[in-house]
Amino acid sequence: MTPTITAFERSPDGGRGQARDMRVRWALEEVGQPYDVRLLSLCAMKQPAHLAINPFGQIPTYEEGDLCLFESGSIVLHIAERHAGLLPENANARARAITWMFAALSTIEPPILERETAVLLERDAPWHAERLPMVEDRIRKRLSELSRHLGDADWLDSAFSAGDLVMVGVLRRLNRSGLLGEFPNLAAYVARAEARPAFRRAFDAQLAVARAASGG
Ligand code: GTB
Repeated sequence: MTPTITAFERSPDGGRGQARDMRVRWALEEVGQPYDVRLLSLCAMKQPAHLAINPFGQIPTYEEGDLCLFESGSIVLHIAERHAGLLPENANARARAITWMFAALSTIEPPILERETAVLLERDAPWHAERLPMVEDRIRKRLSELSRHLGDADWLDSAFSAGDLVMVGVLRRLNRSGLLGEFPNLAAYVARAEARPAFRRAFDAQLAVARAASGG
């Protein structure tokens, strides 16, 4: 059965792979599973039909028969568990790959989201100039720990896994911050993942939506 995911009708980033449906598209591309996309306006996301699938009124969601999922991490895990290619066969290696998914979402992403909030919503606050460097230092601390773990390896735990996919999805949120460039092995890690054909296909599909929406 072909799953249906939801995505922004008009993504604020112009389809540059920042909205979280990118992680889901990328996972589906990695495992070779075709999918349909239902595009939603911000208004449609808050209507009962979508709230019945995601109580928080957000994208992405995933529908497959009578299964409806939300939360990009949970969706990627579901895809990785149902198809070969994103989780190792060995039970311990599999558990470690899932641990990296959680590390990405629970340890690395929160300070990155704090920075986005500071930059997008708190710029005019009198304390913004003092707060931003503190938030960025919290990100640096996590990046430096991650960088030390990665060392000169290609991926977080030997072969590419769903853990890398989610981690790179999170790190890419720093694209315009300059912070990733302070850690050359992490910048190279993200570039290595972005060079994967499945990433390119997912990125191009998201970009095509934005181009169609803007009439170009
Ligand atoms: N924890 C949830 C998950 O991982 O699935 C978070 C989902 C989420 O934040 N969804 C956002 C959303 O639906 C889109 S991805 N927002 C609309 C709303 O809440 O009303 C976050 C996002 C959006 C846009 C950019 N961008 O343009 O750069 C980046 C990230």
